[in-house]
Amino acid sequence: DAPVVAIVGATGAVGLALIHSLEQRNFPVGELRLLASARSAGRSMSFRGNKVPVQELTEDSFAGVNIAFFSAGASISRKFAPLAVDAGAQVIDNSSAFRMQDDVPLIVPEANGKELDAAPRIIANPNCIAAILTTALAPLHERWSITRLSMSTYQAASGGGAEMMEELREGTRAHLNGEEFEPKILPHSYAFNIFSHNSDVDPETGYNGEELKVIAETRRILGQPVLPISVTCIRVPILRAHGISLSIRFDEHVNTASIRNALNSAPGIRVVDDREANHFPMPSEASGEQDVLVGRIRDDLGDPSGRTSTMFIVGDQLLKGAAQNAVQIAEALRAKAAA
Ligand code: A2P
Ligand code: 11C
Repeated sequence: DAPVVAIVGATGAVGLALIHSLEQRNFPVGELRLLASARSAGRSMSFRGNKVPVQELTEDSFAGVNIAFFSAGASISRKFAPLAVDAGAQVIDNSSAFRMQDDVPLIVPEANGKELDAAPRIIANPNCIAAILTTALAPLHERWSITRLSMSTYQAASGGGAEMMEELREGTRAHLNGEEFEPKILPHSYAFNIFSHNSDVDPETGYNGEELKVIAETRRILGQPVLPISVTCIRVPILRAHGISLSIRFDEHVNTASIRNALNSAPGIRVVDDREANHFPMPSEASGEQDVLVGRIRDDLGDPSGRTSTMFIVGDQLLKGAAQNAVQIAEALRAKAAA
């Protein structure tokens, strides 16, 4: 039977992408319950050609719900996810609230979907960089042993939600019109600029919160708790696709052709690696696309031992980086329940 599905944070950037992903992937939905703050109650949103009213999230919102997607921030998840579970729902949580909790699996279906066997009540959906990265790493991790990752990210506005996307649009418009623009949610002006990720910076180590999440979550998804990972996260003026410039060190020599072959036959990945045409992954082509784009695949000349490969990865932050991965988790749960 088609499940009753709730989306907490339905009016946000990821909420909207969840509605889209349920439609795009033809996920069976008996009833859709859209939940947001009191500010949005009374609005309606369209799903499969019908208008669905947005309701205020309350403690009683989950009666009869089978699957609840959460995307309204960690504090809402901490408060309401246990209530959804008590009401009988399985929760797929897009926030960071439960990601490092031992009894909550952190899942990217292509990389560690088999951890869903235990039919958990809460499943965590990873940070967008961790999700996009581990999708690309999955076929390599399966065949070879990875001993080190080193990367810089190019992160879009959508990672900061609908408000940050609007700030990019407004700031760019003002800049082009020669007008003053006071940033509202970012510490720096965003138009025609790049800057270090806006999460809090640890004064001791200099790492920001986003970088620490990428390290911890990537290790957890790959099942390599002490994998050395070096990462610098940068915000770029792009609306909704994150890029990652990545070097992967293996414990043996791995050639570029076999890496490309492994990527070519893996689910969720599209290799875009046309050297002749200088055509490689771009946010403009990854936006709205379900697959993660991978290209610029080559030997890393920085490692004379020949054990390091380098590549550029771009994925839609709202889809594979968030909503689509969550819907894929729901698909995997249904498949396991039916098996
Ligand atoms: P609302 O639009 O009513 O504020 P984004 O990440 O794009 O900023 O979206 C955040 C989502 O979380 C929105 O859907 C927002 O709803 C929702 N949200 C924020 N605060 C609350 C709250 N206190 N209760 C329920 N939903 C909330
Ligand atoms: C960004 N990745 O681009 C962040 C946003 O861990 O869910 C998502 C933070 C998270 O700003």
